Formats: sequence, structure tokens, C-alpha cells
Amino acid sequence: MKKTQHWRKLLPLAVVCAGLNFTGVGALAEDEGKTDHPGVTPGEMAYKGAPVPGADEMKRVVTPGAPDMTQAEFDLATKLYFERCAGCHGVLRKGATGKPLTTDITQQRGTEFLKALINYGSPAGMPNWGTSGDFTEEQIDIMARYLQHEPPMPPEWGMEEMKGTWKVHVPVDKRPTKPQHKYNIDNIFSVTLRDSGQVALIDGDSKDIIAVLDTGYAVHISRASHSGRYVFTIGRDAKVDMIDLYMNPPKVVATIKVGLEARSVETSKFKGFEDKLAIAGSYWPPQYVIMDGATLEPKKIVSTRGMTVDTQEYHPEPRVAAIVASHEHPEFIVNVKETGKILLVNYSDLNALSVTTLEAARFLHDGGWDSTQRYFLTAANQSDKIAVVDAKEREIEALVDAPKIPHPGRGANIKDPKYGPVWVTSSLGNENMTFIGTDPVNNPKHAWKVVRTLKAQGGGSLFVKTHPKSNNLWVDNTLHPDPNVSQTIAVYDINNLDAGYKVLPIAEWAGLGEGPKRVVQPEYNAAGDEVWFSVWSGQEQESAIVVVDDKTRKLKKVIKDKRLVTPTGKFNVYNTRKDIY
Ligand code: DHE
Repeated sequence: MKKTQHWRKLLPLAVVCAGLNFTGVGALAEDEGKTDHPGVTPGEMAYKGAPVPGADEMKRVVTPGAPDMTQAEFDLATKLYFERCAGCHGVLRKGATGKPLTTDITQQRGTEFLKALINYGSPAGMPNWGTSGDFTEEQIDIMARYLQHEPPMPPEWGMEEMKGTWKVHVPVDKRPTKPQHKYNIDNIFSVTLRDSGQVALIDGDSKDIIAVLDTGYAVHISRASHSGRYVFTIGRDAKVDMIDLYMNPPKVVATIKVGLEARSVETSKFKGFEDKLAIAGSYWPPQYVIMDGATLEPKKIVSTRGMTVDTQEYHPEPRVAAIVASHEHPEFIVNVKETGKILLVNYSDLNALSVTTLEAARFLHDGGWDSTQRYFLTAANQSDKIAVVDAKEREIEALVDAPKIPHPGRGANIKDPKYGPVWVTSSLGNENMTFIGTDPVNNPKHAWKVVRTLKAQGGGSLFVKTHPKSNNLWVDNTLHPDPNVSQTIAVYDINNLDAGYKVLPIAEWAGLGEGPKRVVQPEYNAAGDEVWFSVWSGQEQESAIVVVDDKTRKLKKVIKDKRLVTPTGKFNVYNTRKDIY
């Protein structure tokens, strides 16, 4: 079997076939009368009563201890699992942000338990796939049975596969040498349109949509190159798209598929290497690839499989989570989720790649720089810890406790009136926002300690945000089960943190119809005087982006357009390329 074949074809093969396929009965081919069954002739009806399902529907998937499924159900569940569940639970279901779902556990829990969990979700952060309307009752039943079968093993994805998908749509010498339009590139926002497989480029000055570009499926993040000229997006399907913002309108100039599932992409920022290289990390296969920064040509692929940091056991699926580009050395800092290791990948000589492995904690997820951009603070979310990497000395500076399930995005850097420079994360699993001192020079007593814990509106928070020019600290509660919480935003006055937060009714301001209308990911404009929120509804429903004046905290603009399908992450070019948050 050819390696590039789609992995759904490589299912584990506990499949037994009951291939009763009578549909093509040649002797009856000329019998053309009408029956109650469209496409079925009277002769066929007389012979077998009604059409039987196709081969895929009749094949049964059998795993000892699990309820049987048809092949068609198994294929559907494999697709839904990949789209909705693998991100948290892992392709091989060994767990990370979500709990492990290996068959010893799922078979013991049984179908009814699993159905209830999928339908209603859990306070620990499992989304309510049924009651939110994302999954139908039938899909929930299929998923509950699927989880009791062994997971299909996806194929590897090496240089041959990458090169097979790599396309340079506009060669470097055919690209413009200066911007071909009047937009202020630094104030363009790249907005993920999650369920339409696109990004919208929005002009931060006029709030007009400049372009809507096809990308990979459910783009996770956009990262701007050091110069700001290029924006790189990574789809959940591991497709990287490189957008040239000089073109009018901006266009995708190169693409590549780096694996089957991915979440992270970054470009080199160290002096002398600006815009030279790009890196993408995959969830499956567990690996990262370093590419040419102008064409996406894949140069070096490195596997992340290996031993876990604590028990030192082999892990077959250590996924690559956040990646940042060091400002201190020619290095990418790569989070390996399941092994709990942080890799310092020195890109100065790709033929003698030097990788330093730092020991942190499981399961590494997202993170960002402190205000000096020397220290990278990153969540080891199921260990309830924040790992601090000193990018200059190339070592772990501290492991700080941060209950429960810290989820910073890139975090927020503020000047705490009492404790000096701190970095803040909110949490998925409870209402705590954790403030960690980041200034070992002038505030050594508070450095790498939790100096303050504040309560947000509740758990289910994904992102915090501020800006060096702002006095506001914003915190969302996107995954909170109560719509009064998930559809609003809490904002703190940084100079009066003890006074608590104010709540702004962002979804109400958007003036949308039916839908979950979850408010997600505050993002500043380049000047730091506006903050943008996505109001994220279902694929068939209207969504919006709400722009708030940072000083007055009043509504400034609602961006609505039928092309804005399920907006989630927004990445301002200037703030992203300069790592400002
Ligand atoms: Fe994310 C960042 C992984 C679900 C929106 N998300 C990240 C990063 C990782 C990650 C590893 C850091 C990338 C980096 O910095 O290099 N996210 C995952 C998952 O594994 C998870 C839990 C499940 C999944 O199936 O993907 C997940 N994420 C979501 C969502 O459901 C969100 C809310 C909506 C969406 O678009 O899918 C979502 N993730 C985001 C956003 C960021 C992000 C907006 C960047 C935040 C920032 O400000 O930097």
C-alpha cells in the first residue's frame, strides 16, 4: 500500500465483512419501470424487496469488548474524532488536555456513560458536543461506540509526502519588492475563519475586509514574519499557507502540508536570520519541520518521539504544541506536549542541527514571552505548572505552580502596582488568574513566584490580553457553560486590581441572532488603543468581530459580513511580529 494513501484507508483491521451486495443484478438491467424506491426497478424489487446498503455500510468493525459498528459509522466517527476530539485527547487517545480514552477505560465506562459525557460535557473543560448542537444524537451514539474500539493508526509523513504537497504559487522573483496598496500592513489582522477553512485579512484602520483567502482546515494560528511582510497560517490538517501582504490583494504565495494534524508555525527572528526560515510543528506525525522562509521548501524534519520527562517511558505520540522564535539565539523554542520537554532547536546550521532538551513537565501547551522577551513562560497544563525558560542562558529558570489547567495563549504582561512586572495566565479548570513575577533584577523576591491570584468570572477561560499602552487586562471565559459568562468579557483596571472586574456584554453588542455566540481571544490593534473580540457562533449562524475602545471601554465598531464564518483567533501583524502582549 502506498504510504501517501489517506489514513482512513489504513484502519486497524478488526474489520469483518458481511459483504452482501446484491445491487448490480445484470439480468434485471433492462427492467425500467418505477417503484417506491428511487433508482430501483420493479424487477429488482421483486427479487430482493428493497435495495441493500452499499458495501461500506454493511462491513462490520469488530473489537473484542466493544459494540459493533458498520464500516460507514466507523469512518464517520474517525473523521469526527479527528476534527473535534484528537486535539485534546490525542490521535492515539493517550490523553493530554483531555483525559485518556484508551479502550481499557472506555470499555469499562460503557456506551451510556460516554454518550452522556459527550452530550453534556464536563466541568473539567470537556465541551458539551450534544447540547451545543455540534453533534446530533446519532453522531453521539456512534462516537460512544467508536471510542470503545482501538484507534486507527495513521501513516507517517516524511520528505516525500511533504515535497508532494509543496507548491510555490508565486516564485520569489515574481513577487513585488514593495507594497502594492495603501494599507498599513502593521495594522492588518489575520482572522481565523475556523469552519470555512479560510482567513480574513482585515484592515485595522478602516475595519474593511481586504481579502478572504482559502487556507488549511480550521486554521489554528497566524504568525507574521519578522519583517511583517509574510503571514504564515497553519491548519488543523497541517497545511501551511504563506501569504504575501505586499501583493494587492494579498495572496497565498506558497503552501505545504507538513503532516496530518498540526497547531503551530513560526518564523526565525534572530538577527541575521530575519524572515529566513519557518518551522511548523505537527500533532501527527509527532515531528517538526524547518522550511525555507521565502518558499516553504522543507529542509529538515525531526521526530519528537521519545521518553517522558518524569517516568522516562517511551511515548509514541509526543505532539508539538507552541513554538516561539528566540530573540537571544538563532533558535526555535519547541514545546513537546506529551514528553514534557522543551527543545531549543538551533537553526544556524541545518546540516549539523543542535537540539538542546530542557526538562519541564507534562503536558506542554501554549505560552509567551515576558515583557523583556528573554523568558518564555509556558503552560504544562495537566501538571498545573508554568515552565519558565531563560532563552539567553538556555535553561529552565523555574517551574511555577498554577492551578488549575493554566491556559495563557501567549499570556499578558502587566506592571503590577505592588509586584512590578508580572505575566498573567487564566485557567480552563477554575476561575483563577495567576500572576507570576518576571523581574529577577529589580524584584528578585517576586521573580518566578505566584504573587497574586485573582478570580475571573469562572472557569473555561482561554485567553488573557493587555498591551503596554493600556491599563486594561481582559479575560475571556469562552468555554464556560453559562452563556451569561461565555458571551461576555471581564476587564480589570491594572492600577486597581483589587477592585475586581467589570463585565462587558460583547455578544449582546454584536446584535446577532441565535447561536452560542462565544466571546473569544481579545487582540489589540497596533496602536494599542482598540481591542478586538470574536463572537463565535455556529457555521450556519451569523458571527461578528466586536471592536472596543480601550480607554473608554465603549463599543467602537461591530464588523459583520457573511464571509466572517466562525471567527476565532485574530492576529495583528505588528503585535504578532514584535511579540507584544
Ligand atoms: Fe488552540 C493557540 C492547541 C483548541 C484557538 N492552541 C494554541 C496553541 C496550541 C493549541 C498548541 C499554541 C500555538 C503556538 O503558539 O505555536 N487548541 C489546541 C488544542 O490542542 C486544542 C485544545 C484542541 C484542538 O482540537 O485544537 C485547541 N484553540 C482551540 C479552540 O477550540 C479554539 C478556541 C478555536 C479554534 O480556532 O480552534 C482555539 N488556539 C486558539 C487561538 C490560539 C491558540 C486563538 C492563539 C492564541 C494567541 O493569542 O496566541
